Amino acid sequence: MHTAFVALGSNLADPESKVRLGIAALAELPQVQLVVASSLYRSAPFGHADQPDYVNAVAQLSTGLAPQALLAAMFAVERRFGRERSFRNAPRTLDLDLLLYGAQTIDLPGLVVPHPRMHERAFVLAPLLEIAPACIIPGKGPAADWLARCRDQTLTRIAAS
Ligand code: PH2
Ligand code: MG
Ligand code: MG
Repeated sequence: MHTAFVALGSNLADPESKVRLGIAALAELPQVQLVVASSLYRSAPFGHADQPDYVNAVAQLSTGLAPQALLAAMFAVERRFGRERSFRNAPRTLDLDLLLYGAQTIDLPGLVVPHPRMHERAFVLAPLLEIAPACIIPGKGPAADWLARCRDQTLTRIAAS
C-alpha cells in the first residue's frame, strides 16, 4: 500500500458540499482507503482572479493503485461531479490534484508528482500540514518552510471535514 495526498478544490454550486462529497467519493474508490481528511478552508482564487472564492481541503489516502490508475480514478470522480475543462484555472465544480505519492517523484505526460505548484499555494500547504505536520515535499523540503513563504495568501478554516 502507498500513501497518497490529494488536494480538493471547488468554487461552483455549493463548493463546501462538493468538497465533502469529493472526500466521500475518494473513500469509495476501489483499492483506496481514506486515512484522514483535513478541515475545509476558504481561499481567494489563485491565478485567474475573476472567479468565486474556493473551498479547499486535502485528503490522505492509502492505496494499492499505481499513480496512473489513481489519477484515472480521480478524473472519473471529477467527471461525475460535472467537471468541464474550459480553460486553465477556470472555475470548477470539483478539482482533484494528486499532490504526493509516497516519496516518489514522477514526471510523465499528464502526471507530475509532487504537484509542480503545490509548494507555492497556501490553500494546499495549510490543509496538508494540518494532517501531516512533518510532511516533506520530495525535491523541495519541508512543506512548513514553504507555507511560511505564502503568508500573503489569505486562507480561512471554515469547518471540519
Ligand atoms: N485551483 C486552481 C487555481 N486557483 N485558487 C484557490 N484558492 N484554490 C484552488 O483550488 C485553485 C485556485 C487550479 O486548480
Ligand atoms: Mg488544481
Ligand atoms: Mg486539477
